[in-house]
Amino acid sequence: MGNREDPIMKPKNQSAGQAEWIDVLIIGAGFGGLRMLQECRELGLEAIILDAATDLGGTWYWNRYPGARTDTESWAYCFYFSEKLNEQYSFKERYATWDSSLDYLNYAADALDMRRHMRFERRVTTARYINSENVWEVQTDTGETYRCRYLVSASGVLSVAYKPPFKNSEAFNGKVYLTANWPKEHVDFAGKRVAVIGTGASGVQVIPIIAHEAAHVTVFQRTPNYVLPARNAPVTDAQQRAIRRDFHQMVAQCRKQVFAFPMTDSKVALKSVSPEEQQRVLERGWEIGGFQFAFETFNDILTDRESNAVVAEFVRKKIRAIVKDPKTAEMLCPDYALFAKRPPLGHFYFETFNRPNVNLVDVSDDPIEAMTATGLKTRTREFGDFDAVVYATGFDGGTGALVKIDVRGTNNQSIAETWRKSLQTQFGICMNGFPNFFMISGPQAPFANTPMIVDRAVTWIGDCIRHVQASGDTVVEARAEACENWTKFVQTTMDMTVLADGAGVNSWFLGKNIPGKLQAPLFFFGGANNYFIELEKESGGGFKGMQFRRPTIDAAAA
Ligand code: N01
Repeated sequence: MGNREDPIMKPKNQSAGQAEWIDVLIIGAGFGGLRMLQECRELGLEAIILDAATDLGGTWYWNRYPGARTDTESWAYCFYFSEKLNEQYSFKERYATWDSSLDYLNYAADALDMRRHMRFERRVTTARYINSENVWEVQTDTGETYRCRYLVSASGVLSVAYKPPFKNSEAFNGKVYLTANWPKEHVDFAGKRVAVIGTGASGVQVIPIIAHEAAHVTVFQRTPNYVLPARNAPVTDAQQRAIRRDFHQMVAQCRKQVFAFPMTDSKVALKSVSPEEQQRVLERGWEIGGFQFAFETFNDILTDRESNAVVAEFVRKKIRAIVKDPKTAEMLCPDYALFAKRPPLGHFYFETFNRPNVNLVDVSDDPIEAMTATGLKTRTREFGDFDAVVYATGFDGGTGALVKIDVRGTNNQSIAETWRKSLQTQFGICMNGFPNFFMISGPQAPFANTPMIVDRAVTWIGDCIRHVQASGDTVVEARAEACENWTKFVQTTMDMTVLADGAGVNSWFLGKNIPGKLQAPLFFFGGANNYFIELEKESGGGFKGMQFRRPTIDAAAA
């Protein structure tokens, strides 16, 4: 049996004064990192978080563009392990702004006295597993070296911004902004002529706000999106009381919902009701707003193409009704399945195109090729006279952050190289060949309400580490066969939904938005609720997909 009092025997041969020893090293101070820190406390392990930013927040530290906010209801976008923590916090709006999300994370970190375990302005550059010592050696861009028993990546699903490599990108004389790396200082667009490239969730949020301020906004759209009305509103006192009272019900509800949202999936198939009833239910969903439109209306929107087509046409009719100029309205109407790309929630997005100071340019058949001193050039046209260009062009999602770090496993193989050939994980949490390494919201985990996915993944990691400690072994890694099975399940469940159509529309869920990236499902879309069941089956069944062992002593090191 392992020593339960002192589960981690610190390596004796570390070079004194060079590497700092820590039981668990966590990369990233967002929701995932903080939740993991809490779990380490419960495990009795010493942990630290390293982060490249100057402060905590993860996504909400970097994505501080005007209009940035969650699209999960704020009261369900939280830590679930402490009712008390949330009881003392007041959620302000249905969807929290970026600074409210940051405020919540700061509040939690202070209430739980977590800050002393965080070190900022350090980017992890390499992480190498040393077989003979069963440690991870981690280096930062500040020249520090750490050694740890467990390495946990909470480096984020969307933390590496993608900026298309247009020719002459340095030529533009005006200001350049990236939504995913927005300056801390206020950006004043008053009286300015602004170009916005990209109409995904970030573009959809930033465009209406800039349009309010700027003299003129030109939106460059490659693919239109099904933007669903968010219907944001302040949280009333009565709602706040209900949020506190119903905390446990909310948590239970999220765990049962396909995307871990605080809503109840419809049990009715669109096909099973009359066309009049379909329209009535969809109208009601549209008025409620948010993802309720997709999940509380009918249960076959994501799985039945004919039902999906009815809902897609419903949204197109709404776009045509909102946008006054018929040509612009048509440009804004998507022609693919709803959910083939991730639908954003909008805050008066389509209405923005009725403003006299906003125009839309379709670059789907006439791609942007180069920047110029005053603007940009597409293949056939030139657009100039801009004071600022805003790139809302997305992320190298899912795998991007870990690929940037030189992470090397048992045979010195790198994660980047491994994932260039094939992406295989166990639950998006661990991998074969990378022992004692865990990912929070890693690739092949569900893409859903992030704090809930994080919560369940961290609980599973904690149970796995408890299992290691109890077994007396010190090395744990996913079995290759378990990873193969999970990967097949990820693909099969994806193929059962319209999300598979994302291949034809650059969906970042499939890695299609990044030139040269492996094309594979980056997420499990078989239902967050089913994912939680799978996690519980694995931990309750004694972690059959994992192998537990003693370290391999290699001859050269012995
Ligand atoms: O990125 P995106 P995002 N020329 O990849 C366009 C989460 N999020 O940052 O669709 C012209 O969706 C690209 O065009 P196309 C959320 O999960 C959440 O907006 O590839 N255009 C697209 O329009 C979301 O899904 C929240 O044809 C180019 C846009 O840039 C994810 O982050 C808020 C181009 C990129 O859209 C990513 O959203 C914000 C080029 N060369 C984000 N290259 C909330 O919680 C790219 N584009 C509410």
